[in-house]
Amino acid sequence: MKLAIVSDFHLGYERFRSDAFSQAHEALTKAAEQSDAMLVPGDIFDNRAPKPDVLAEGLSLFRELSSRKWNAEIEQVTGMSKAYTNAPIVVIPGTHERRAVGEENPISLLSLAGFVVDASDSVAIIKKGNERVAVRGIGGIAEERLRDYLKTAEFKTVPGAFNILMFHQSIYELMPFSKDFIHFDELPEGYDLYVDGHIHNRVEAKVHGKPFIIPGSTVLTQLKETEQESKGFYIYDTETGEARFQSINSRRFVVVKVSVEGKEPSEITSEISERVAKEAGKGDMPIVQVSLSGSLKQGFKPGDLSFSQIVKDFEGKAIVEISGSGIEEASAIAGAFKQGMLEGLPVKDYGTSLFIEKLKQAGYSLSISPTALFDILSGESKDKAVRAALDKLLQGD
Ligand SMILES: [Mn+2]
Repeated sequence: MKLAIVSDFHLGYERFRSDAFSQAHEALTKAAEQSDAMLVPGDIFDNRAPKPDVLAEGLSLFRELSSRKWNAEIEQVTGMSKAYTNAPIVVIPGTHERRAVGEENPISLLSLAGFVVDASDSVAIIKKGNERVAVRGIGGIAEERLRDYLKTAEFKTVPGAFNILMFHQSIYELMPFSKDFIHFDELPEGYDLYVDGHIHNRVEAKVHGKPFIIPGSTVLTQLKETEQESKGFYIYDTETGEARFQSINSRRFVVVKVSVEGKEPSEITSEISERVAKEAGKGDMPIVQVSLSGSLKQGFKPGDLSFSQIVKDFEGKAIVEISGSGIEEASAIAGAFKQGMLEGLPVKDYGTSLFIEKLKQAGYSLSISPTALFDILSGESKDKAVRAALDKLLQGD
């Protein structure tokens, strides 16, 4: 059976709303033409409660898709979900669509409308002639709950079928940022193919010796360096084991790195303009992200740089984003590395000392100690941290 694997459309994503819709449409249409059945591992919508017009985008895409003549059909669904269609379009909700247990999310609405089969906590069996593909879905859940879920839930493969585990989670080997992220070898064994969403660039790997595929998103949202490759989807052939990636016409995204080391603001702005012009001349309105690093020429500070004119100059030719966040701090840390200052010093201590140094320069004179302030600010979410810091400061005065 030929399976299309296409994911993370983020319909309703505000910044590139029409990209999200048109690129999803292209991916779904092309993928359907080349496959017997379709798998969508989450984040069809950008939001757990999409506005009616965004919901309508999703409904129209999947209405068109489910009314096609498919070579395969849904034979059976067991578990928490029910099948309201025979169309072999098997989906799960992602993190963006997750709601409390028992509440309807936009994916369950698509399922109720009879356009897709929601495989969360269920096994959907797709049949084509004598061939069967069984998809065990895990709807996107909080990363810290996944290990418990894997321990308590049932993972029985279907004998005689090609078994797939489909989920929407971070994987530690791909994103080593949190201990909550599971490792490849913690995934249940026994499946013939592992399909994951969530990560927006495409990945091919191996889990328990079997193929693992992330198709990546069909639209740019995170604007990470790894998202510069073209967007698209996979066609996986269960007979040959071949996984083929196919590109769609997605908006181009380029990261341009400019060093400001020892340069004056005027030199920097003309260098940026030159580099952006190279990308903007191709008529496809790319997103060009300029990332600056290094330390400025003596006597200049980041506040001396102004980029609004550059952004304006390229209006209609490129969407230009300029980040100067790498300017001073990056060079301070790089300098510290060079001098061996960070050797044996935990990064947090280094961060604290940098913070205290900056506060001193700014003439900080409040009663709460800089170290305590650092701990509060580096603690929880941004809003909570700021509130906690303000509370503490106002109390102290
Ligand atoms: Mn996503």
